[in-house]
Amino acid sequence: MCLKSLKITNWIVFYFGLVGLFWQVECVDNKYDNYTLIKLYPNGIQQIEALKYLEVPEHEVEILKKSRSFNDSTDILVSPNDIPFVKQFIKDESLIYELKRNYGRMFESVERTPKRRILRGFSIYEYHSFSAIQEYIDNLAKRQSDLVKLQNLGTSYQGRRMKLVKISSDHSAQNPIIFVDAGIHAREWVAPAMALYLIHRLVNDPDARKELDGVDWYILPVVNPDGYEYTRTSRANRLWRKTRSKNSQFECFGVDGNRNYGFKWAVSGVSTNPCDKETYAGPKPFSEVETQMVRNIMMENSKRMKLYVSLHSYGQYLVYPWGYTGDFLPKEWKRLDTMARIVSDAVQKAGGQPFKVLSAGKWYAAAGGSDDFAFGAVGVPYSYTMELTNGFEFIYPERLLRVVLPQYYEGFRAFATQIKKEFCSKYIGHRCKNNSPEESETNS
Ligand code: 0X9
Ligand code: ZN
Repeated sequence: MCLKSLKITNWIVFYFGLVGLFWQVECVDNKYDNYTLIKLYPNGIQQIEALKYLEVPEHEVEILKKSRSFNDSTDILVSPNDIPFVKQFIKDESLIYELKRNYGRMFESVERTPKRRILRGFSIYEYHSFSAIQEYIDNLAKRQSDLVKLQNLGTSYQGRRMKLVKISSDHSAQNPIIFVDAGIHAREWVAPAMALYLIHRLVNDPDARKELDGVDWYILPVVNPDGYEYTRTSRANRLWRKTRSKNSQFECFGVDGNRNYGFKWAVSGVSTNPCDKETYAGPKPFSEVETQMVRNIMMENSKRMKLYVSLHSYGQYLVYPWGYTGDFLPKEWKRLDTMARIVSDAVQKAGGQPFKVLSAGKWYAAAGGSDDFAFGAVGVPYSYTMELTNGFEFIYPERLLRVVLPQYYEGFRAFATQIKKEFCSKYIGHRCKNNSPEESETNS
């Protein structure tokens, strides 16, 4: 047996009624097997500032999440070689910390094993392959063709067909649009799972008719399907974040999609090194076909789009523009903040954890995010990045999806209620009469 790790792929073969099950075993070298996850708890501004020292490129310290508040952790993955350096740093700065050794060995390979859906059906509380997600969406659009329409967006860098899911109780009503995307970061699996759950509830739950009256939902469940599938292929790649496009000059792959949007592109919090593991902003704004698709959805629907939410993980943050700077806020920050707190309260009321609500840039400044582009370039009045879950880092256990997804759904119901209140003050039957901001302002 392979000493390092085991990858098991099961194949089901149907042949003249004979069902055979083949197991393919191969060794997968996971570089994170011997890495240590360290959670650092800063006790004040000085320690938060000191943590920046860990970002120096000469060390193999991968920052998974940055801390903003004092009861929140900065989480880092440290190679065996760099443990002495980090230990010394922790000692010098008198930091409180927790650690998990052999982090890569903890990845649950079972969550990447293809599901035998033919036999068991599709569970909304499981992680699925991109093709299974597409199949689910296609079936939904066939079964509920009045409610669900699919718009072909083209193909990802590696040729995966991408479709925007449009859910509306009246596709001709020109309602205000709530646009939700997920999975721009490949490893953040809980985000596509949430987007899919949102689609499922809006379509299948009879009570969701309220959420559909007067607003249209546009949902793109996996913005970065190539990266997503890459994280599913082996334990070694489970923590991949970027797209999978090949750099023209170097033997390096991928761009951080959430640094690639063309608003204040690359002014802060990005890497200009194409071989950088995490935050390479790309050779130019919108270099990635996947971010171009999201941009086009926003631009083509700019008048009607009133809310944009980009689903990510993790940390239980709900952040709003600006993301490119923490030095100042947009003049509309109060209404962005108020809306976010209403959503956080709704999630908490449903038994979930409240969100940490603030501007993205005050958490940490990073330019080229989709939230800033929607707000600053397209003029979407409400724009957020929602960081789902806390604990378990990017490897959120599948068994807990049935607990958290319904809680977050309550947040989306609250979003819809607020959007309707502000942009849809009059109804004709199920139709929202006033869609344009000018009209809704005079009516509110
Ligand atoms: O850094 C990011 O792209 C997001 N966090 S994540 O851990 N999911 O990678 C936060 C983005 C917040 N928005 C902007 N900085 N514009
Ligand atoms: Zn993310």
